[in-house]
This record gives sequence, C-alpha cells and structure tokens, in this order.
Amino acid sequence: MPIARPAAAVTLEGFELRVLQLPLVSPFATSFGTETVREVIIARALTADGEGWGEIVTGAAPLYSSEYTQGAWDVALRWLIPALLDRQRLAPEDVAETLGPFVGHRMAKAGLELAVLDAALRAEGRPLGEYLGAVRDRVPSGVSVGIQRDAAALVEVVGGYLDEGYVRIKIKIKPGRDIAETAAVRDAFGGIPLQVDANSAYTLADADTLAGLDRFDLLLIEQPLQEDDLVDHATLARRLKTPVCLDESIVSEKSARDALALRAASVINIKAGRVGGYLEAVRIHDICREADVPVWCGGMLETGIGRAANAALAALPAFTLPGDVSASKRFYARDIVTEPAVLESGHVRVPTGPGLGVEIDLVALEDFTVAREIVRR
Ligand code: NPG
Repeated sequence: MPIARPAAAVTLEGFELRVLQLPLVSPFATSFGTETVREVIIARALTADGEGWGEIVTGAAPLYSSEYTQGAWDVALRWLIPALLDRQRLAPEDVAETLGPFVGHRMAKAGLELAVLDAALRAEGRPLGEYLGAVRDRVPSGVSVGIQRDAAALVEVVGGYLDEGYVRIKIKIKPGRDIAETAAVRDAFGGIPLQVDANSAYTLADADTLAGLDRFDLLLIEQPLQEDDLVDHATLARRLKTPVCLDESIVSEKSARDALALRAASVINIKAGRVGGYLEAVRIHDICREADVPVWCGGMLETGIGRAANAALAALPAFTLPGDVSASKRFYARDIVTEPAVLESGHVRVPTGPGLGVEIDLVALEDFTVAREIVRR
C-alpha cells in the first residue's frame, strides 16, 4: 500500500550539514574492514515553520558501496541541496523526483529526503511510523556481530547479546572465517534464530564452501556475492538450501523487482539509505509483500536519528523477520538524541512523537561535529 496520506509541502529556507565522528563502544569488523569510529553526515532542513533532521549513512571510505563521506558532502552541497532550494515549496514526496536527474548518490538523497520528511511531519504533528504505514508499536530486535579474534571470542560476544535479550543473531563471515564460526555459535546456543552476512566477500567459485553452511539451518545468508552479481546470486540460490538474502544488490525498487524475477533472492534486507530514501524503501516493501517475500530492516550503525526512522520502517507489515534495529548502546556510549533506542524484552519501541519522534541532544551533536556547513536560499 503506497503512502496513504501524503504530507503537506514545506517552505525550504536552507540546509545545515555536519560531519560527525562517534566513537564505537567496540571495534566493528566486517569482510570489508574494521571501524572504531562511525563517521556520518547529519542533515538539518530549515523551513519557514521549523526544522527536520536526516542522516546520510555514508562511511568514511567507499568499502560497503561506492558512496563515502566526502563524496556525499560534495554532491549534497554542490548539486542536491541547490536543486531542492530551487523548489522553495516542496512536499517530501517530491524530493526523489527533484533529485532524480543526478545519477546515484542514494545515501545522500535519502538523508536529505528524511530531513524534509521530518520537517513536514513535525509541522503537521504526525509520527513517521503512522505516515509510512506502521502496523506495530514495537519491533523485534536483532543484533549484528562483527568478526572476532577467533570462534571462542565470537561465542562469548554472542552470549552477551543473547543475555541482553536480542531475539536474533547475525554474524559477519568472510572466506576462512565462516564454517568454524557458524558451527561454534550453533553448538554453543542450539536453535537460536541465526543468520550470516558475507558483505560480498565470495564468488561463485566458493559455492561448495557456502553449501557447507546448509547444515546449520540458518535463517538466511546475506549478500554472498558482489553488488552487481544478480545472475550469479540466482545460480548460487539454486545450489543452496539456505535462503539467499540480498542487501548491497538492492539499490532501488527496480533492482528488487529484477532480483525477484531472476530468483536471485528469497528474502530482502531493506535499508533506506542504500535505496535512496524511506519512500523507496516502502515501495520495495510493497512489492515484496505482494510477492510474499519476507523483508527485514538492515542497519548502518545509525545514530538516534536514523535508528528512530528504521524502527518506524520495520513496523510495516511485510517486515516479518527481526531487523538490525538494535539498542543505541550496542554501538554508542553517547548518542545524539535525548532518548536513545533501548532494548525492552527483545524489542525496540517505534517512536510516537511528531516526525522522527526523537529530540536532538544539541550538546552531543556539537561535541561530535568535525565539519559544518549552512546553505540558505
Ligand atoms: O545494526 O546498524 C547495525 C549494523 C548492521 O551489520 C550491520 N550493518 O553490512 O549490513 C551491513 C552493516 C553495515 C554497517 C554496512 C555500516 C555498511 C555500513
């Protein structure tokens, strides 16, 4: 179901962009690198009657996708923001079309769209969840666990998260750090809901190794092959018993349609940043719902801004698998919102206040800011 009731247009007066660097509570290691600090861009839309906040989820380096902080910063200031400010009065539903002529840069577009959407919904007093079509007031919370020193260390870390109440575990894998790790977690914790994420680290030549994961009864294997390997993913999916889920490959509603038509995936991870915004994310949700394909909400180590929006998105009906919507403190000792997401009986609450439903901790925001720019019309 598309957005039932569009938001009213806002009068845009400017944007503020900030680069933030937030220290992580522990290093986060994936097949593409280890992060100790999350670098992220926060966008603030300045309107005639208020403001709205968005998050551009690029990282410091183009390792997960081609986007990265300085590229997003440049394209936002040089092209995207001027195009939006040209429109003066703008409804959130028109942001994607206005930015359409600029190829790619979906994370930058998504963060700006969220800022406009938050401003519009705050002005109307409407919560984002209600606007997107949420049907739940809280969402089950999964946790993504980075690659550890060895399998024993992984078991210890996973045990800690299970004790906290997370209802699903995802472990990062890469070649040589896959079968033994998965076996160790299965042995230690029995039939817990478990899935693995390869972040594009394999090729079809690794099909035998990946088939070795079939015996662990995983919920899914996420993005084993490259972003543009839709056909190879379809070939691999025929080989595996474990359901193949796509993340990096799904960059738009069109690519989601193609993946389903090719049977390259039987589950989809939806991340608003990766697909160009929360409205495109809802469109992907809708086609998956129609096709009876389960989806879940991915995470990009969001601050309290993106985390609030993800909780709202994950409350839509086809999100039938727990997402990477964890408590803020899984990543951050200090967040930039006044009420960071917490884990309550394995769930995270969907905010109910206007817009994102969270207030910004301006002192924390300032403390983490390493660059700032304001553009006015
Ligand atoms: O819970 O926010 C979270 C992190 C979930 O593992 C996670 N994210 O590949 O999905 C991923 C990974 C990621 C994080 C990707 C940051 C890119 C940037």
